Amino acid sequence: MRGNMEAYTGNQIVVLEGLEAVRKRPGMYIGSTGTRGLHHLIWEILDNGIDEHLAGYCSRIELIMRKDGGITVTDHGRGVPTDIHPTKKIPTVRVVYTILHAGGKFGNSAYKVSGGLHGVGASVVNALSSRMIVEVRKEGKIFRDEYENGGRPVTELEDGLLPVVGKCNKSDTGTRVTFYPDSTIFETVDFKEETICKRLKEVAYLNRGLKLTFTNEYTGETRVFEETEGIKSFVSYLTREANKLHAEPVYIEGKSGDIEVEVAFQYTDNYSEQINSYCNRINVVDGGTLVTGFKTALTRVMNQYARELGYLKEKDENLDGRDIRNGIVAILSIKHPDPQFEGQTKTKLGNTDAKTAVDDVFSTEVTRCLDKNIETLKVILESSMRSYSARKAGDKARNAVLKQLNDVDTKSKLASCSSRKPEECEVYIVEGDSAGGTVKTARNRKTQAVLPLRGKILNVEKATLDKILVNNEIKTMIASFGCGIGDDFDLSKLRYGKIIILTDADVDGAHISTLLLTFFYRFMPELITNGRVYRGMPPLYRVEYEGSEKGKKKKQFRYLFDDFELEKFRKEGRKILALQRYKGLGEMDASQLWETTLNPETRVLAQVSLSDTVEADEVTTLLMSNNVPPRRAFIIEEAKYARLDV
Ligand code: 1YM
Repeated sequence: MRGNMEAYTGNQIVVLEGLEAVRKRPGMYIGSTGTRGLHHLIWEILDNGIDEHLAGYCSRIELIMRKDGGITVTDHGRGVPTDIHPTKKIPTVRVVYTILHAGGKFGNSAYKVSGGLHGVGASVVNALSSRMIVEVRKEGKIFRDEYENGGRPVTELEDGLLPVVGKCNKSDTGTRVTFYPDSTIFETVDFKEETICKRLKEVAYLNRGLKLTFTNEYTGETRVFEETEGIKSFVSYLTREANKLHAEPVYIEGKSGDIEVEVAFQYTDNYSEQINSYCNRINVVDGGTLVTGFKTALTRVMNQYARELGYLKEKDENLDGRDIRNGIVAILSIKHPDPQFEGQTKTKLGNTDAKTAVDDVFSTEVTRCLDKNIETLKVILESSMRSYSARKAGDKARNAVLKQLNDVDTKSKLASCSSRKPEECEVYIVEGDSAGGTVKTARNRKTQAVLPLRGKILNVEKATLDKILVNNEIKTMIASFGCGIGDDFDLSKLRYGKIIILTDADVDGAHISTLLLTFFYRFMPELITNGRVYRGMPPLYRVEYEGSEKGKKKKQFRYLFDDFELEKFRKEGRKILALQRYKGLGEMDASQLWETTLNPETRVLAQVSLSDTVEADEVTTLLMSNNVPPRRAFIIEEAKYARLDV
């Protein structure tokens, strides 16, 4: 036993160093210490339960948002192994929860959730928690392990094993994890029911046959998420506000080799395509081989049909993939035994066999399905033909506009910067002429350009390309960026390293910001995926308070960015001498604006990312629908979210 104890002590030091690294740089492991990072803790634990479902051992997971601030996740799978780990000489549970990256290495289930930020493991959650309790039910016994202060075990082992704290039925197996996020690490430790439930809903859609229960102990309410029709219902959900061209989503499934493929799609009357893809339930934001396989197969099959049914004559050229996908909302979900995630953010699938598998399954099955659904087939082909004609008209308009772009009088609107080095240049897109004027005075003329926008920009979701391209605000943006749009887009020609959206911190500002993002997302998505778009974060308050310097009282001031920070400041108990609330950018003078919003040393910027395509597309479906109440609710929520998560 002594030998074991020594090994144990030795290991513990290494372990704590590992977890300490997580505490020092939490952002590297969970993205941020804002509300998004906070919720990431839940996804990590939940993923382990979902893995157990994917491996075929678990059909129920329960989540509780506890009154004491903790989160409890319970699954009914096999239970994490409790035996002594062969090399670490401590219970395997403790290895999983205290050694960095242990989770992924041990698992031998066929379809592990791993990629992006997922699967970095339960130990990361432990490292960022002030307390964590793990209970495993296995072989009729209940084992328990507890940790404090970022993963320090407090449970004494008995002969190297975890203590048994109770008995249960032999058939009653599973894992229960309760954790309390460390409030000294996170900016906020308030979990949001809506954020959690949105994820649970997505998980339910992607895992047919898994029942998820959410309980909020504050309200006493319980919600159940179970989608017996899986991704087919997911598509119905995403198109709930849209005008649908056929009644039911088309659903297809099949297997090619050891890769399982599932596709559901629905055509709407929107002028855009939305394809959300998942590999092993991970949202592959940048698509990759599985999406290519889907697009290739869809284009080929539809062109064949178009010829067979006489939509295309022999001499006609093939329909373009873009025309065929116009208005489509699709979910693509595959299970792959060895996914390779590529790209800087590991959000693109690289396996070439995934392309072949999707092409294979999709073309065979969709033909089988559409042969029996001629009505649906006809609507799709008619939509493709309409899009084809509209695109030809749009191409003409676009070419005309692109030709004229050089003549667009950007001078009157754009205040350009003197430097010609894109990497040091920034353009501020500012709401309103008056704020634009102040920004022009306050900025660094060498590197900061200003583009004031008058009024609201066009809602690109509801307009055809020829309409979009005659809109003045949009023309000015395209001309000033210099990198073209759509298929002609060329990031290397972009004149600015950073595009910074600067709007007031109110509902209108958030709306304008969303319209701009929608435009970028639809016509220059590379701007967003390459992290070139930012939101400026002007402060909401300037507070003057009584501070002290060298023991003497001294009037000082500070900028606060939102109500959350104001509340925190008030709790610090300093004497507030004056509090100014900025209603808009226009209320700041040039020097205040420079200090808070323009000066790269002191300003706060939030990079706009596309970490979640469902969310991104929700922005467009919700905001752009004509349904007013959800629109307002969403804008405010979005603005708050962005602010908290810098
Ligand atoms: C609420 C969180 O972690 N469930 C869970 C985790 C594991 C297993 C079962 C499991 C996996 C395997 C074998 C395997 C994990 N085990 C490990 C490790 N729920 C939760 N349920 N037996 C049980 O993958 O082979 C890591 S996670 F490494 F110990 F096997």
